[in-house]
Amino acid sequence: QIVQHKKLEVQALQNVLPIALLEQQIAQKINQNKSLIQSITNSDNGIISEFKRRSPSKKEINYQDSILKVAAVYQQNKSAGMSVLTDTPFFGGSLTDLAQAQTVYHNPILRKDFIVNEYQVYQAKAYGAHAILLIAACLSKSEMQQFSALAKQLNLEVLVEIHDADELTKIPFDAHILYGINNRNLKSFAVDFHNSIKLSQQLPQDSIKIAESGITSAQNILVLREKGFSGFLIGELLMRMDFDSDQITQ
Ligand code: IGP
Repeated sequence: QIVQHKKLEVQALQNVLPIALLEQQIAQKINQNKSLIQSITNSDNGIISEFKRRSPSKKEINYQDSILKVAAVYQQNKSAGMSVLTDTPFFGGSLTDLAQAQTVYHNPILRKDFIVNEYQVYQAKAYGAHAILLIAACLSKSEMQQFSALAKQLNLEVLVEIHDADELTKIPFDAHILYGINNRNLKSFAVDFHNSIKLSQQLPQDSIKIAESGITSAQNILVLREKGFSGFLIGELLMRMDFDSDQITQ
């Protein structure tokens, strides 16, 4: 349903703001490439902190704290990267959130959306993202290759997301790619760490592996790190913090 919706949305947008105009926007931007891979490799926490107002599985999570407030706290606490949901109907995010996050958050930023068209890759760059997400469950092998090659050309890194062994056959391998394993099944919403740990062992040893979803404790991170993950994508747990508390900035 999300993918269907996204295809229509992109079609409509393309008429209003064609790729040629996005390319102009990109050309006018001062070069601001940042590497999520490097940031995660150099970071002592490996956390990619996410801004997510709502989700199909959890409904409302946090509509109260603004992107500026949350991004400032993520910046103070020096997460390795930030993920910003830009889907509106299902996650309550926007490209404006993506642009605003950069005004206070200075490590690399991931555009988190359901990318189904090249157009959205240009869009990500035009709005200042440093990396994009490509979800294997939504794309064919050739689309994965095509979008990842375009990202490379635009100096964007790619977080490829997989959830089961079948999807392994679809994913491209390249130096600008990080490999995310979603602990949450996007169809049933069930969270299973064992599944993702098993799956991670089928990825090349030297690939950058990111554990996504359902992380609720430091203990989770220790276990996942032990199993070869270097990055941890955390949304709900962080979004439910009390952003007005003094302790949050310490
Ligand atoms: C974060 P959580 O359980 O910490 O809120 O999960 C992130 O992994 C999740 O938002 C996510 C996601 C996605 C959202 C992972 N893959 C694809 C939208 C689309």
